[in-house]
Amino acid sequence: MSSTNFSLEGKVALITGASYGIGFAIAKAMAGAGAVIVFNDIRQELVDKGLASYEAAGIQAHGYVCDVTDEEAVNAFVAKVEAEVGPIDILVNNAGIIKRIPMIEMSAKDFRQVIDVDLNAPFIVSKAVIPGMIKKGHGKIINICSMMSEFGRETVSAYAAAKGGLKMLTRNIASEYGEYNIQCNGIGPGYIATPQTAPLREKQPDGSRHPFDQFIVSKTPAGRWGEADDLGGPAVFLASDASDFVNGQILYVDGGIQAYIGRQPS
Ligand code: NAP
Ligand code: GCO
Repeated sequence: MSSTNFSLEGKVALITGASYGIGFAIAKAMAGAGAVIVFNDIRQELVDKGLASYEAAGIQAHGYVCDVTDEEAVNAFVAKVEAEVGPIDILVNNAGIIKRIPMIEMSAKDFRQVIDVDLNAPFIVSKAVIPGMIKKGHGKIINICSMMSEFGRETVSAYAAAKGGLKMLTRNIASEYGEYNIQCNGIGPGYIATPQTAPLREKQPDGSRHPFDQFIVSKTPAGRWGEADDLGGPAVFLASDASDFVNGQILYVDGGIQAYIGRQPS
């Protein structure tokens, strides 16, 4: 166990919801470090699209259809992966949704759906994977948290509640399974340019930038949105032996937005 071993050679990494976006970028980085990539999506056509994207990137990934909120389906999915690919060494709970609705206008059904995907699912998938990690004597779980694990903002009550809960689930898994040499940490991306945030970057009818886009750029010292690839290195670090004594931490990859008061208006 060396603190400078960043290799993932021969490790099986399951990244949920990784046909595109942040999950796909993390999977690419892990493949670059030697990992065997397994991912899932809700529909076969999305899994097929994902497989084609991985192939175009020179990665022979294993893709499966699975809704991460369905415990029975997840247990069958994990058993299938363990039989067809091998025991899972690394789990990235990446799959997630957001619904931007003012809380008093949000239905309980919508609130519950966000909690289901963003918080219940990481519980379900981690619960399915941990026994195999205990048997192997090691494991890495990385939960994709958010700045909304720390902050609120208008219209994202369900998402913030879920991501705040995911931060504490991360700490609890770290506490409960650390003795089995399982490390559970979170990655807290800042604002990343993916389909999930596309509505916040849409050009305005007059061709100007979305006000929220301008707001985020003014609040980020790097003066830009993050790219999904910005998360690859931190994910490889948390998945590797180099982080064996890092446990229960949330690693924020936010370009410094949480440290900065914001650019003064010119
Ligand atoms: P995205 O582009 O919307 O991708 C989300 C992925 O999750 C999609 O592949 C989606 O599949 C999958 N998914 C959703 N529900 C699922 C379910 N029930 N079962 C299986 N897969 C499911 O989002 P992203 O921006 O890449 O975000 C990925 C993660 O990072 C999320 O947890 C998000 O909360 C978090 N995050 C994002 C940002 C950001 O600024 N983008 C910042 C912080 C944290 P479908 O295409 O089939 O729906
Ligand atoms: C939003 C955004 C954010 C990002 C991310 C920030 O509407 O505020 O979608 O929630 O997705 O979670 O870290």
